[in-house]
Amino acid sequence: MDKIFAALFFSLLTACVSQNPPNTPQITQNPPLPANPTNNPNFPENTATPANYLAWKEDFINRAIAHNISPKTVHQLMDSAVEKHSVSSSDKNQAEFVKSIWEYVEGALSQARINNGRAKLASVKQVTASSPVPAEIVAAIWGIESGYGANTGNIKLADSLGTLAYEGRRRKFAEEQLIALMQLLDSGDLDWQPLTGSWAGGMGDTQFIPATWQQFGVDANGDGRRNAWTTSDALASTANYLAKSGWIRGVAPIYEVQIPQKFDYSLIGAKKTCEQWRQLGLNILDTSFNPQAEAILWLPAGINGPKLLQTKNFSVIKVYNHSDNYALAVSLLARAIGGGSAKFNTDWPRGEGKLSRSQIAQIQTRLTQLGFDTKGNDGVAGTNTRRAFSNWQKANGQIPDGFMSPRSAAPLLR
Ligand SMILES: [Ca+2]
Repeated sequence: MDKIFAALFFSLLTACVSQNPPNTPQITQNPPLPANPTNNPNFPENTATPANYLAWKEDFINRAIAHNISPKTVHQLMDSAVEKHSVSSSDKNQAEFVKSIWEYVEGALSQARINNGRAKLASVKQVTASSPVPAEIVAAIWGIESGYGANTGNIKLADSLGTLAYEGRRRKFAEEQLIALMQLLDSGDLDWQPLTGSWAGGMGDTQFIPATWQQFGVDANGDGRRNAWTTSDALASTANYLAKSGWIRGVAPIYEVQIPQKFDYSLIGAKKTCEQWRQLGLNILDTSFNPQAEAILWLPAGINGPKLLQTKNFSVIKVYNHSDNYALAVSLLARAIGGGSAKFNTDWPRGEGKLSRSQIAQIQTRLTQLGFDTKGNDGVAGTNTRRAFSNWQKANGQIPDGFMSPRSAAPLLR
């Protein structure tokens, strides 16, 4: 999983089975940046720029041994490690056009994936029975991360993480993953086979990166080892990770709503309890909603698309992958696996068109010039950009839904 990492890669959007950032390599993970702390905060970072890959590797091997990893493990893992150019290029790959949220979500919810998840749900329930996290959510993550174990990634983790470390931009992150991986090998939790995964270091059925596995992995099959390639261990660990991240029992990650004719659109993005939203006129289409649950009104594709309430559990899903698109895909797939609809009541505004990264960067620059600070112009429409755009919409007579499209942002692209 990417578990994590969030930001760097923007896009995420990817898809599934590969959801990788932009356009995904063969793996299944998206690499944003690690959201959770690693277990090796004290691993000494070498900030010097290595002369080449072999220079980095030799230096890293020495630092790992000095960090009390057994020399045998360090050498067994790293001696044969090679630089993988495909890893670097995947890391840098940035799609020209950012996928729309519906392209991402629908790409993640193929009928085959829904059917497969339904068929596997009973087995997931056996593993997650005592967890506050619904089996449907765990099954959905399993489906998206690895196609239910069919595609756990085929890059040697020493190669992928070593390349990321050498390349430098994510050196600290990648080196900490390698250290965690070696500690898990030293402890006997992990086997030496397969030790392959995604280019971002995702391992096994639910694609945990090593440091997250070290922190949240559990032994579910009782063999005394926490093995990310053991399906029951992986599923139980996913449930554990979400539970430890604050999952609220009995609350769905999203509820679809209808907005009344007369509505104060400045409430988009506000957080209230479901009951308060109901009193403000929202019709919550899922009748089983928890009235006390707090939720944010979210219009992921603007006023002409589905209107949703995002609960705390939506943000919990994002510990896995810091992407609204990802969390929405998991939420909807889980609902479908549980027997519900894979589609929202209100369809997506498919005619809106798409913005390229360079157009988004242009919009960001313009907004900031106009006094609506986007905190940078990286071509990624994140929270700050959506907020700035929303404020610009408000000041310019548009409904402030924060949804940037060629239509809504046209005045900023001239
Ligand atoms: Ca086990």
